[in-house]
Amino acid sequence: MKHLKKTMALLLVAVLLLAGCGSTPAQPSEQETGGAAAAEPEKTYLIRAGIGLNDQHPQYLGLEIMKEYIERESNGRIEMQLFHSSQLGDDIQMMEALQMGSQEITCPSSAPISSIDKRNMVFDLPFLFPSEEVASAFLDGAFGQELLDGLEDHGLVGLAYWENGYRHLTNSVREVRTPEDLRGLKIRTMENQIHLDFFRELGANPTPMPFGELFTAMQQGVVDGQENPVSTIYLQSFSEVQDYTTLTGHVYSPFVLLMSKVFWDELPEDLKEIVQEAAYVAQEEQRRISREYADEMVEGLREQGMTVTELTLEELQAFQQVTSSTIDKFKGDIGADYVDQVLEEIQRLTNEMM
Ligand code: KDG
Repeated sequence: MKHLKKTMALLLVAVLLLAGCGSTPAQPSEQETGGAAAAEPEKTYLIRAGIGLNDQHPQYLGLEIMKEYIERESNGRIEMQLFHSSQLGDDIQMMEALQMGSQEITCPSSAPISSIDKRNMVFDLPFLFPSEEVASAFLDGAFGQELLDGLEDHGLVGLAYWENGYRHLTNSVREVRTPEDLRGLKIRTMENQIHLDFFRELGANPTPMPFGELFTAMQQGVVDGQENPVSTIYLQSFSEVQDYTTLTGHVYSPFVLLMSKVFWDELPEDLKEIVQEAAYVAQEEQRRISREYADEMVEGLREQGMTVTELTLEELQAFQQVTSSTIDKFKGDIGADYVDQVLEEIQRLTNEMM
């Protein structure tokens, strides 16, 4: 039955994809024009936005805000269709679809984007941002913008940074308070070298995997655990297959809202402005909801039956110590000067804001 539902859902998506194409001129019939030569019909556009998370997640709520804004402000010249739960593919497949022009928007975590531009790996360095506010100030400043601009050469337009949040560890085997507790646990990571190295350093056995495969992998014991923000752990019902959450907050993960450059180049200037503005309007609300959920849902995880472990400062420092070599190890790969500049900027913002 479950299988049948999934097949039906996939068929529906395939039909929708076949029905839609990036831009579709609205064609009035001859009857409508009375057979006479009519004024040039206004061109209409279709944006298909796909994400890996489900329709309860703040990321999807952000897309709903964006859709509402775009459809209203464009007076119906743009229609936006939303797809969640990897219905259009995983993060890497959707980024490729954007590059080819067969999908218009996706919103991956920054981690898989490092396969396109290595500088994005700075976000994967453990314990980098001391607060969400500092992270936002960095992302919305010159450094963040430079990274978004760099994506244009790769067929992607970076519209804005939304928030995924601080990532925490879950597993189905035992409570984790120290790196030793992690020893031998099979942990799913995002598809990114730093995340793999980080968990190897901690003594775990990491496996990279797209988000869409994660729940089944945990259910079938292919992996023992994973790491994601609290809202994702709660809203994706990971408590059904995981017993323990440890609030490690080891990485702050931004979402990068991406648009296909093929599509962007076709859009008239006034519609480009509306899309860009919508990305910012939604960003503000999306971040607000994300932070609210991150706080509220810790208790929610307990209510779902999970053991939630808050680490003492000493316990947290033990994780930081084991992973402190990561920055040195990957500096060369990312660009040593660039990493230094980023660290300096984060320090500057921290002094200013905290
Ligand atoms: O919609 C975004 C997801 O596909 C993914 O990026 C979420 O953080 C994530 C993960 O763990 O893969």
